Amino acid sequence: MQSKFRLILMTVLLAILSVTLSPTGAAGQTSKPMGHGTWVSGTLKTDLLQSNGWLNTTLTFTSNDLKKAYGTSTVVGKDSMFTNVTGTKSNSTAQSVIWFILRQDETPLLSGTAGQAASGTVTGASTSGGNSTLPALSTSGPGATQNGFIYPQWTYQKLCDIFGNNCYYQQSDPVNFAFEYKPLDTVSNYLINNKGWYDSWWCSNTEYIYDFSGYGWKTYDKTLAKGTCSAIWSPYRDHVRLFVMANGRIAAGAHYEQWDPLCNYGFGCHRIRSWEQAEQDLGNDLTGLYPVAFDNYWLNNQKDSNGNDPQGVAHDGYATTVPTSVVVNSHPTTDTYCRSHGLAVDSALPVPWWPPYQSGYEFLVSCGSFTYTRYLYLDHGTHSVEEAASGFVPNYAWHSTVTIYVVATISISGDVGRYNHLAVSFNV
Ligand SMILES: [Ca+2]
Repeated sequence: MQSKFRLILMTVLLAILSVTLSPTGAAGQTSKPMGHGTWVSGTLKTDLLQSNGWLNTTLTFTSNDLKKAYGTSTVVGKDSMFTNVTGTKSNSTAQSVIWFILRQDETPLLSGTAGQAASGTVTGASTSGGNSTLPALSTSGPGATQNGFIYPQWTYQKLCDIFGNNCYYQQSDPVNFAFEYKPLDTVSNYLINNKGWYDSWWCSNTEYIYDFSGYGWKTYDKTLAKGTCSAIWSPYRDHVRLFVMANGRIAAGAHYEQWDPLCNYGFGCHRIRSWEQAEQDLGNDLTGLYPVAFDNYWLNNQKDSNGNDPQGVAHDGYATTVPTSVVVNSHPTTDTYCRSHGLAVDSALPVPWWPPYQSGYEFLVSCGSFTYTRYLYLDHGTHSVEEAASGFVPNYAWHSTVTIYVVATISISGDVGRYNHLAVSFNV
């Protein structure tokens, strides 16, 4: 009887002890998600050590708010970067900061209206009409989303408690570039071999995303830069971190930055000068590989430059993307009239497709040759497109080439009229 009582007492004591050691419950995967992060204010201590060309940074964040919310008062993050500055020195500074932070078992909850993408551009048409901004999102659903977004909104930096048990993610950069299922190696090899980019793992802080399509919190798969890391005679560069999601989409944070050798009391740092410039530069360098949709996908992650953002640099809230693209090149052969041009995605193109009979199919009314690009965000699976002009084969015909940019490029050509459509199916 006595030993049984002792056993119960031991169990109770152990339970109390475990609660005391881990006041927010068990760490890691066993604890239930608390929520979606919170704002905390605290003191950020920055320890810098320059040695053998490496700049080692230790961030120590101490916060009563963090303790109140999660039971942890101090978290630490470490990073290193090869700046090639000679000499050994160290320094320590402290400042007050307000951070948006999530614990490792929490997920970002997005705000605002979800998942809209601009679609379609026309070039070279002698007459335009129709609706070139038809839906870009798949009617069958674009796969995994969070509040309707197919990409994460932000990148994060990671800090953990002194035991390394509870880790936290602090919101950092907007996700402003993304790829629809493109192989990362194809993208990075193209940029490295043809466009002057390099693998910048040695000159890049570690960042993370929350991948709601399967991986959860994960770090980047590749970081690329164009321009020197820390040369004072050439201090500007583009820098991008690329994160492959479990469903094959790639989210990326790109920025244009300047190496400032004087900041951090002469230890140096990268100052972000523009988000949009990096989108533009990276997009321009990729146009030889895939069609690029500039500022095409709304991610509601805008920043303003009026000082209430620590980085102080504006972002418009739209990501530049490399989507699934359908490019239609068409010109009249025997036709002499202006015609309606229709495109159907994942359905047959009805006849007649033009207004007032139908809506959602006519993308252009043109009397002469044109190039039309439709940007699509499609779920994995088989899809189809069907294209035609409203003339007649053979006496009022147009000739079209429809090219689909998925991973490989698919292209078909033929004469088109209202009863003679070009149809192609493809997998993404
Ligand atoms: Ca943008």
